[in-house]
Amino acid sequence: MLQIKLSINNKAMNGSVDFKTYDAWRKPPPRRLGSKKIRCFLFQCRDIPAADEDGASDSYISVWNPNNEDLRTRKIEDSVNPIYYETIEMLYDFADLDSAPPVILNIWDYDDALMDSTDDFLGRAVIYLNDPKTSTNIRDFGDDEAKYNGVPMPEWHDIKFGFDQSAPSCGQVLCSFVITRDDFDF
Ligand SMILES: [Ca+2]
Ligand SMILES: [Ca+2]
Repeated sequence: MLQIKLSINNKAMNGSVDFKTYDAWRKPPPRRLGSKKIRCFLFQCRDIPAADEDGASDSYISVWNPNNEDLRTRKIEDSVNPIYYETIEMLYDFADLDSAPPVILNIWDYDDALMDSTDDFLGRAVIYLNDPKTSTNIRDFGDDEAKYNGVPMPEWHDIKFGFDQSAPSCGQVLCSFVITRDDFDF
């Protein structure tokens, strides 16, 4: 975010300007949210719904992100216990873990467009980064390379069909996260 303030002053009449005497310049700019990068380690799901007649699903995980990018794993065919072992990276703005919006993993069953026009929604995991159950950066020592290139031990998170967190789960997803500054290259 770049903030620019412009003002015009008649130097001959008023002399040079001390901008600090103007209120607008005395006030600090609004605190910007921290732009972060989140690397999602998506290991596997278990016991997800079977959305196809063969009793399984061709599932993939798509990660909601503020930039509306299509961030998804490849699909694993014919399984209700799919193994992905993929990482997905995204930019996320938040000041600290307590106020961070949750990471939302949507799980879909891929369907061939010729047979069945749209993919079936299987459920979503809503994962709060400040939840002690959520596995994020574990190492707090060494340089950035050492800190951010580790793989935090993953944890299972419930998949629910809606946003009602008291509803029974329809499977679980095994995942962990690394949070870095936005310009870090893994
Ligand atoms: Ca289907
Ligand atoms: Ca399918």
